[in-house]
Amino acid sequence: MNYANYIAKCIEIARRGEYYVAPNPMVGAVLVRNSDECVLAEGWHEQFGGPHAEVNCFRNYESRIAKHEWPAVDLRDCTLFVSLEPCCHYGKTPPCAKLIIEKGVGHVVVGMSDPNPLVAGKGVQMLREAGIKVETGVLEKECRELNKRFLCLHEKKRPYVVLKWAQTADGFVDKKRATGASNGKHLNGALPISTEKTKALVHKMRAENMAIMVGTRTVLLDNPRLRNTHWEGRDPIRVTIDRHGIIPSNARIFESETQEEKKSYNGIEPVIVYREQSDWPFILSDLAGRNIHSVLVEGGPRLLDSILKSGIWDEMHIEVAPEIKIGEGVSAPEVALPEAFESVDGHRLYTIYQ
Ligand code: AOF
Ligand code: ZN
Repeated sequence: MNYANYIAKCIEIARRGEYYVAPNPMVGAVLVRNSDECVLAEGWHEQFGGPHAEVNCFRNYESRIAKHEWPAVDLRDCTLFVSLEPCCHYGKTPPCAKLIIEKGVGHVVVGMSDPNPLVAGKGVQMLREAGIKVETGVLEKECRELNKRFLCLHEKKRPYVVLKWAQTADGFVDKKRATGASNGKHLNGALPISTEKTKALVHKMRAENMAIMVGTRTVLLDNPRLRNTHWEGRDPIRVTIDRHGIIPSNARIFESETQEEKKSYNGIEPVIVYREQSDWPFILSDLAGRNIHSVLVEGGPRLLDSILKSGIWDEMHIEVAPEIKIGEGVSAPEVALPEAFESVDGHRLYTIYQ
């Protein structure tokens, strides 16, 4: 049996939960009969708070048996592939390791161990103690890449940090504008740089990351809503810094629309404002304490510069519009752009990893 093929399948189906499971990891499970490698069922973690991948896999298997699609199979002669170590704790759902033991599965192959201190090796141990043959570390690198945000939270005790901005061909993110408070009115005066398609890709990033952060000046000048309206999934949690208490209470980041709030992260405050002495390490550890596994920083350049200086970030996305030149304005952060880029609507999309 080619273990890597089945773990690759687990990773593929895990991604179906991408926009719905955070701050949980994406996980996929596949149940295979050893004798003929017949794939009996698949399952993935579909939604935060919902059943885990293994539970959905057994449910699918059982419903196929009920529909007489399969004869009942002796699960001792089957292998359960799962991209993440089965859990052994009572969280929002009961332990998967216990379920696997109860179902009588003979063999389990795991992609990577779960860094969550509630699990961390104890899930595999529980399976082995019950006499199940367990192998781990199959496509570990790919499994880690799949859940880099979840891993960052548990291993580094801070969210995964993604920086993003769009700039003109001559290196500006905006024209110069007055810094007077907008009093909650949408000034709408920002220099448009992104195209329809690249804007949708920005909203994809808002769906991939649990929180979005901008500086005070961006809130005052642009009065943005910071929602996800152009991609599937939920709205990010809005985060800003207001050291001098000058953001008006009617700023649009505070807008709460019941319908939309439902799309957000249940149980986590939808808007977080840091005051006074909150430096970047403090903000990151506070976000981690709220179980926020990733933050997308969308500007402005002052905030981005200070984060770049701190060195605590993970990836950077820069959009360059070759057709826009403005001669003077607000400078983009200075970074050396790599040679490779993706071209969308004639714009250049650069990605830099720390
Ligand atoms: C698995 N299979 O599909 C997932 C796992 O609150 P709960 O019960 O949903 O537990 C969440 C934790 O369970 C999460 O932090 C991670 O350690 C693990 N996720 N485990 O066996 C799954 N999603
Ligand atoms: Zn579980």
